[in-house]
Amino acid sequence: MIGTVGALCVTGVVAMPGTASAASTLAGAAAEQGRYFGAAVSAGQLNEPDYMSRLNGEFNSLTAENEMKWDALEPSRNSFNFGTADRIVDHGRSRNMSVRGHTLVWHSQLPGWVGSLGANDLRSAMNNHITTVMRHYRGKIHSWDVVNEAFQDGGSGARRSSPFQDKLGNGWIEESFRTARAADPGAKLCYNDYNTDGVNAKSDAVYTMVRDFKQRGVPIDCVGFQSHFNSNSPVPGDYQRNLQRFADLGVDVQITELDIEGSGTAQANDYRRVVEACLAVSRCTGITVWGVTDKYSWRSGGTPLLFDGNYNKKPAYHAVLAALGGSDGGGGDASCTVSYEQTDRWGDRFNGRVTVRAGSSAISSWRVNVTVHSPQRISATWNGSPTWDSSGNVMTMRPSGNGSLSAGASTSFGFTVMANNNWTAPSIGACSVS
Ligand code: G2I
Repeated sequence: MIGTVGALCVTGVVAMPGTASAASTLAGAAAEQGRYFGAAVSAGQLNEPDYMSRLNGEFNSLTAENEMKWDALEPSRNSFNFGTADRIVDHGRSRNMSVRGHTLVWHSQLPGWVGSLGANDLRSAMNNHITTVMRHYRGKIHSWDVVNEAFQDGGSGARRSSPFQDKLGNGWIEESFRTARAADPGAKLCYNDYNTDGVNAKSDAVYTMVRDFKQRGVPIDCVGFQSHFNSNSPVPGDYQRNLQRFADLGVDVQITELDIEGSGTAQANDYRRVVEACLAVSRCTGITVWGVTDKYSWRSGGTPLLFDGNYNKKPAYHAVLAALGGSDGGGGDASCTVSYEQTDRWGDRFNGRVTVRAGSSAISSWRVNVTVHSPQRISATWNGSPTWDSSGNVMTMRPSGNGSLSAGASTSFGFTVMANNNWTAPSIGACSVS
């Protein structure tokens, strides 16, 4: 209970007038359901203000998208680089976020030296990697993906070929989990995979392995269901049933890499189904989406996440928040979105226009950050009232005069950027209702 209250505080949940105590963020709403709500994070984005405000404002768990993989942490044998991953872990912990560790033993993003070892060396390198990484982060990781994607796609139910499988035989997965338990007894140990989200031959094979581990006392605490969905791989009809059958083996289940390609209402409905399935399974302890914004998604063309490239909340966001029992202002949400276009360009400068549009409720005012890239300078603005940060690069634009917009209505402001030979488009932050 204390943990829940702490999570609510750091995620900035406020009681909204007229909406009783419904939480207004993903993390806050999930916490009220006894779940976490996380995002995959890349170190490269930790300096981007709008990224950080969405990450810190909406999520209470994080996973490093690439920075804790074997190639990042141990690029050559027994030489470990923890600096970048530490920045992610430290950020999460400074915000009271829980951290998922991803991932210890995986055939991909595996440095070449591992694959060229003979069996005995490979076994000791595998155990050394698990032990060294887990000890480094001991006490700081909520759940580790100890083994990732060890099974083949398709109907065979077989293990995937990898240096571990090919040289060590079936026992390598069990050995990894035993080594992991010894290295950080406080971390939950997960097996994580994709295309195991519904009942099928691949998930059957994982199920059989987990059942065997539980029967024989091999340490395993959780199974991660990546849940990368698109039209070729839609949310399965038996998603909830599949989560439940694993939970019934006595492990937690986690949705670890959720993203769903699509847009609008269809995408929102799919996201809602995933959240509802997790909430219906008491051992489904949390959901992680595989990124914060469509802009940085590994499938950016598929716009699969909850915030668009300008950090606006998408319909999928509202569906998830509502499914978690939260609300950010009622059915019609007081929100606004932005879009940007370059309208003119000359030899030394260009003009940009930002259009601000109210969501499905009227708004009384708005605020948008425009960041230019040094040595660019904004030399003129119109139809707005700007203020500047100390660097001079970040302009906060508010309405000049009455800022109210009726539901769905829009207004635009403009500005001139002196390029100083840098023609990069400005970064447009999320629209805030204020
Ligand atoms: O493929 C989606 C995910 C499937 N499950 C395991 C996850 O770990 C995996 O994540 C993705 C990352 O989202 C990508 O960002 O894993 C990919 C690699 O398997 C990551 O892509 C790699 C690129 O392939 C590299 O070229 C790049 O250097 O990201 C690297 C770092 O940006």
